[in-house]
Amino acid sequence: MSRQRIAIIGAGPSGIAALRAFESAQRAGAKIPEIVTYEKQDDWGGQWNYDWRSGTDRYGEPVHSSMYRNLWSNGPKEALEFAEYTFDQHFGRPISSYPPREVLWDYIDGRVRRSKVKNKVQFSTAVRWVDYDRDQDTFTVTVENLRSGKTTSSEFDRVIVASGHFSFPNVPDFEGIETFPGSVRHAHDFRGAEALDGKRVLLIGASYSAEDIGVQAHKMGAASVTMSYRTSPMGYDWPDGIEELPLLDRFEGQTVHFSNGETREFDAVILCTGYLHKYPFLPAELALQSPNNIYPAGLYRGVVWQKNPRLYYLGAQDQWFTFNMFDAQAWYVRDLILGRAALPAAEQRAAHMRTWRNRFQELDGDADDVRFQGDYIRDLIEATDYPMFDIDEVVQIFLDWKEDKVKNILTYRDKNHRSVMTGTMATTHHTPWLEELDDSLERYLSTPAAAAAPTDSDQATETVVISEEISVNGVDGHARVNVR
Ligand code: FAD
Ligand code: NA7
Repeated sequence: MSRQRIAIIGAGPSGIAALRAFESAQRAGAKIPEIVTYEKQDDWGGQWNYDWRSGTDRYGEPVHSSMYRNLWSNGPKEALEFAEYTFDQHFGRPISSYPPREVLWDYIDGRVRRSKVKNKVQFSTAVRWVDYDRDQDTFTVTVENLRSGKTTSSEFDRVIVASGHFSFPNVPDFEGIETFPGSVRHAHDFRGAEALDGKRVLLIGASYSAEDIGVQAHKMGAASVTMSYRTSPMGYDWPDGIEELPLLDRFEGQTVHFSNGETREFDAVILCTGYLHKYPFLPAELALQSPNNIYPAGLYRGVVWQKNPRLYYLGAQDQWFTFNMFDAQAWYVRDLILGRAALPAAEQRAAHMRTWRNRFQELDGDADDVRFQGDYIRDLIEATDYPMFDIDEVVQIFLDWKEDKVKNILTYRDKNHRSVMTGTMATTHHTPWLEELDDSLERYLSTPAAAAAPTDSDQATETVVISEEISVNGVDGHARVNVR
């Protein structure tokens, strides 16, 4: 039998997890299929690969990343840590629980930086179309090399879709919004809050984007921040200058009328109204259509396309857990492809999905959601050789995080959590999040002289030396950042 050919679409954290899963089997002596990964950006990392542009990229493609300057992790890093590549391995010392984007990109990259998996990625290559041939039971993947403009098609036995689902903005209409004279944009295009200094800002939406862009705007000196919710308010104890109001009724120029009868004037509007599952390279019968939720319909064990089990999705869920969930999914998909895990018949898969979907539909609140996603991950890991970790403890970390946010939405990022992988307690960052204006890796890993004195929560850690220079050394194929 000829060697199987696998296409992976996207080299964000999910696509990289798939590459890493196959690499780990290969290192253990397994024969792996031929793998080609297509990534439309010039580098990997997906959302974590920041682009200052908004709208279109240098090739005229829609910009993928929705991340902004000054984006710091919005959940504790201890909840996303890879079970087979820890923060301690990467950084060689404890760091804080909520690192900025560049630090997390470095961690994602570090796991595979020294391996050869990057050779399996064709960068600056956009997947344009995927066709399934029922007679041959193969897929034809057509791609465009964005540098040369050349279009080519290749045959594959299986396709893994890892293209993310927080890139195509959901842009609803609001009565009279066209009369608003200030700037109106979606969170996808937001790149930094500095320009909101002194401005009265309206954010529409009541989830992570509204929350984080709201506090960013506050941090950067917005005159006021108003968040408008459709279903329910986030309900945090907002500081003076931030408020939540029910959904707006209409715009009249700069004035906005809310459904509770109140009105406000604004200078800038940001739609924090979420994203669409959109796969423009897939025909309808292969494309996932779902709201943003933690158990999308149509995916057996959250990854196998029920209507064509040679097509897989990674990272298609709404995400509490992230990197380690993508790993669990990737390891399971790898094992299906390698024939190590058996794929049940269609009816059994349907029954399995029904059971999980029924439970999903009964979930009541965030704590339930996190436990559900934890159980989902456990179920996948139990079917693979991915290192099991204390998922219940990670659930507890999420619950503590939620509590920290309820106590103070402006300081939760200054709290520390303990790694379930290594037992290492995070250190307090040298500068409180509210005062930190530099999100670079270099600044993050440095210890400015003024901040060198240890704080109470540093008890379990040692004080770190002042750093000007960062060097990267490989250790057993793992990168390590040394600070001198
Ligand atoms: P992505 O990261 O979106 O990567 C998908 C990749 O597919 C991209 O590289 C893209 O270029 C490529 N691609 C897409 N279409 C094509 C195509 N047609 N052809 C070729 N390549 C293609 N998670 C956390 O854990 N902590 C956080 O603090 C956090 N903050 C976030 C903030 C924002 C604003 C957003 C949007 C998300 C955040 N997330 C966070 C969640 C984030 O989605 C995941 O951490 C992670 O990036 C998902 O990985 P992925 O590989 O599934 O998708
Ligand atoms: P989410 O979490 O999908 O939330 C979308 C929000 O937008 C949610 O509060 C929705 O309200 C609201 N929404 C959607 N459509 C409308 C309309 N028409 N009117 C008013 N409000 C609307 O997206 P986010 O961008 O916040 O987060 C996505 C990821 O980015 C996440 O992983 C973060 O880490 C960063 P609802 O509650 O459904 O009524």
